[in-house]
Amino acid sequence: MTADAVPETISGGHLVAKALKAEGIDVIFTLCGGHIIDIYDGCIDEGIEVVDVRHEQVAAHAADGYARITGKPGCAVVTAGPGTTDAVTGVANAFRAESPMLLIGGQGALSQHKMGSLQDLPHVDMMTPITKFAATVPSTERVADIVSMAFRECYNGAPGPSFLEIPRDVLDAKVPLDKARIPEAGRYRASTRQAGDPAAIERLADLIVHSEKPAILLGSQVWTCRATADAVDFVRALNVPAYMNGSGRGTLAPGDPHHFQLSRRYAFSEADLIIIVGTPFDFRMGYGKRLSPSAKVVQIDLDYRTVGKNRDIDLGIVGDAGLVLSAAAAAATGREDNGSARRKKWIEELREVETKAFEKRLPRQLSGSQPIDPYRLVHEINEFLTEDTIYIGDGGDIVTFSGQVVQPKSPGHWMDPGPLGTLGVGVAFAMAAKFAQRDKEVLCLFGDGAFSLTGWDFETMIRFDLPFIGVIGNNSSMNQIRYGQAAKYGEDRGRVGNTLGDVRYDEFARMLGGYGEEVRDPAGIRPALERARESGKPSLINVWVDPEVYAPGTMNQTMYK
Ligand SMILES: Cc1ncc(C[n+]2csc(CCOP(=O)(O)OP(=O)(O)O)c2C)c(N)n1
Ligand SMILES: [Mg+2]
Repeated sequence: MTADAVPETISGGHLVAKALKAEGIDVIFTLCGGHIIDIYDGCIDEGIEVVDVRHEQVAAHAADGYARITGKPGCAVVTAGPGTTDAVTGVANAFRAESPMLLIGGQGALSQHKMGSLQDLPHVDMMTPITKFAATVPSTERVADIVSMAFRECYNGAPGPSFLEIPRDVLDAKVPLDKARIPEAGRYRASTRQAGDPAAIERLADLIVHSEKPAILLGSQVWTCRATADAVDFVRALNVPAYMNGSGRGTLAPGDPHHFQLSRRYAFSEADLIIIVGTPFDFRMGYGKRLSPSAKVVQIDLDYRTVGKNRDIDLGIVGDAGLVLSAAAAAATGREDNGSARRKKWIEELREVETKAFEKRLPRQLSGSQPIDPYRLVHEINEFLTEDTIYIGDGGDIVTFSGQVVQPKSPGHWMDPGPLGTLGVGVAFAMAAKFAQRDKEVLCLFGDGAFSLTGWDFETMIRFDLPFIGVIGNNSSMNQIRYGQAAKYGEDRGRVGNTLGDVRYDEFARMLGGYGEEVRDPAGIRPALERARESGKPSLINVWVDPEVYAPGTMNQTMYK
């Protein structure tokens, strides 16, 4: 360098963009603020799309959704103070759903630390309990380094979110390029795939080979680990009936001889071996209390802390769902007799229970009554889904109905908030799905209450031309809560704080430039869905459903007992 040459410099925002690029991120979800604009400027140079939404909660949910669909981490960028507090719910949802995403929040300048600068708040303290890693970036030279560190932390054990705040002066300052540490793509993270203790794998093979009545539950980590093929091979080779939950839904296609759904309670009370893969013993599993006391219970999970939590187990394995299942299948197949033929009767028994449950419900699914039976609506949606439709559920009772009836046709095509039960994920997940996989069809079923929380981002779907099929199961109520109120306090006191207006969400869609129509006759559901599909626009089909019926899952919730 000659004496008067100026060294090349780079700003904090451009360093953020370089670190995002190294993770393969091609889109950030954001709502603007003066604290973060240098990141946008960096994104232009790195070819990262900046998607501006109408509420920071949506930005965070979209980053969560993007991570789930792509297998890459998602990223949301929000301003300091209210921008960051608005995003808290999205981060919390990702935390409970084990979704790897980075939230970057602005912060007042370090030079004004604790002086009362605009939008100053203790973000790191607020985010610490709901993230795997939360930190302040202390200097411009360290920006890319700490961003890559935050991503690494997202993948420690079961994945989850990280948070970074970047003070404005740190973000805006320029430093000599050669003083900044910029981790290189593919060179700062190890593989997180663990195959499990070989002795435990042998033990699992022993248990399967000798089991007459096994059942396996394929949870969300089966998708997180992209273990679909290994899980399918496992159940086929060993003839094990499979149940699926969360993002694990769709691992087996409906109609597959090992795909079971409605007989789960029966299977878990009659089985002699229950294998739980990648899902905790939380409220969705009755904290593990509903399993047959005489069954051997095996739990496989990415997170050591989850295995054996809330109930004792006979065998625990920490590892990647795909590697563990394929190793166990190989070990069992190596035995003289893997026992699969002996399980034929058990499979038939469960199929019978399954068929009976299905037939019992079928008349409700085909009901022609008006107002529309929610079972009919979710039945029509299930029939309408293709192998390339990503299904999203965002609501209370109406989504509980869909959980029993809607079966995604492909792996990774089911999205729900996860164990935080957050209403308002729908539009954000639809947005994420379209950015992650433009060629996929997206159908989102909303409760009217759920849609109202974040529905303004329908406008973002229009602005970015992201066609999707929105269906509102409209009962003018927060029905899932209403059920419990009526049950506990009586019908006459059951209408407090849960009544919504008769809102024409189809008109809302049209006002913003989308497609919309309302449906009152059940025979009109299918044609309306078809027209929404044909419109090629973001759409809302407002389906008036009967507010006086509740899903069995709602009525069985223990909190109402
Ligand atoms: C953000 C958030 N707020 C409140 C709740 C509590 N909650 C659970 S179900 C429900 C009712 C939802 O109403 P809607 O979406 O219209 O579905 P419906 O039960 O009427 O079918 C509410 C308020 C929640 N889960 N998430
Ligand atoms: Mg409702």
